[in-house]
Amino acid sequence: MDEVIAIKNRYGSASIAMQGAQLLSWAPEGEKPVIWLSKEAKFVKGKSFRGGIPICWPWFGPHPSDPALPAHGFARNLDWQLKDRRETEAGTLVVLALAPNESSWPHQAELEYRIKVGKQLELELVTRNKGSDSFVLGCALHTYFHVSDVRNVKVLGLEETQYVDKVKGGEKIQEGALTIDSEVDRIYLDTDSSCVIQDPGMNRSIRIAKSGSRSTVVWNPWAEKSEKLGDMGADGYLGMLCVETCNAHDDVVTVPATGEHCLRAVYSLCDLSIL
Ligand code: TA6
Repeated sequence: MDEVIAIKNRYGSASIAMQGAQLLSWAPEGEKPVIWLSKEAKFVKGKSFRGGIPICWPWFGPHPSDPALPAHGFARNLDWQLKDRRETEAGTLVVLALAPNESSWPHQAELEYRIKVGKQLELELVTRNKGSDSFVLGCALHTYFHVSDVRNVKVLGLEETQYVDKVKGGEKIQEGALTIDSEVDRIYLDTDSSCVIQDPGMNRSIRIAKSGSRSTVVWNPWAEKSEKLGDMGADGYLGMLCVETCNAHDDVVTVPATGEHCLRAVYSLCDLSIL
């Protein structure tokens, strides 16, 4: 397997694969893991691990016109470079960089991904346009959260929000907290809201704050889709829920020449009672 950066400090532990700059694990001190990784996850050159935080870039989902191109773009399949690593009072900062040169994407960009492992997990994905023309960018932090049992959690923060239902079709409005009892694949639109995954089974909630994003994806493949994916592990879907910080659907962003875009997410644990 290519290099994995291991982090251990007084706030907890984490690990990051250089391939795809994919965070594979994060556990605050004394806490169960917050990020889920499939028991069947294995290193395959040029393919993201099942779980962790895959980076979707420079498009989200299938390529808009060429189905032969990789879903969720190519950044998660490439080897990134370590640009910086330092220990601070607030925890460990790791900075990874990628300057992609892919024929499928005729633009010049540089990516810088800043990961801070402290009391909370802070992620900043910065895209810089190094070319002379603007480009349209779709991206996401496709985060798999570890839950006790997805049938018993609630997702708050998306109430009354319109969403694209990729399982049942159409666009709908979220009524009340989101609960999961079957396959869910939804793009919530025009929302900059923080979300909270309430997990009574672990007696905790996971708070998901964000900026630079107005779309949030919630995904659980459930049993049948998990079987087809083949790398979720036996009943793995019961222990995970993706809540993804995105620029997806109509929330793609235009990055002007010499401009930049920052997609940011911050994950923290809080008491179950705190909304
Ligand atoms: O974010 C949800 C989604 O777009 C689903 O439709 C499913 O395809 C998932 O991403 C996983 O995609 P992957 O290419 O990582 O298997």
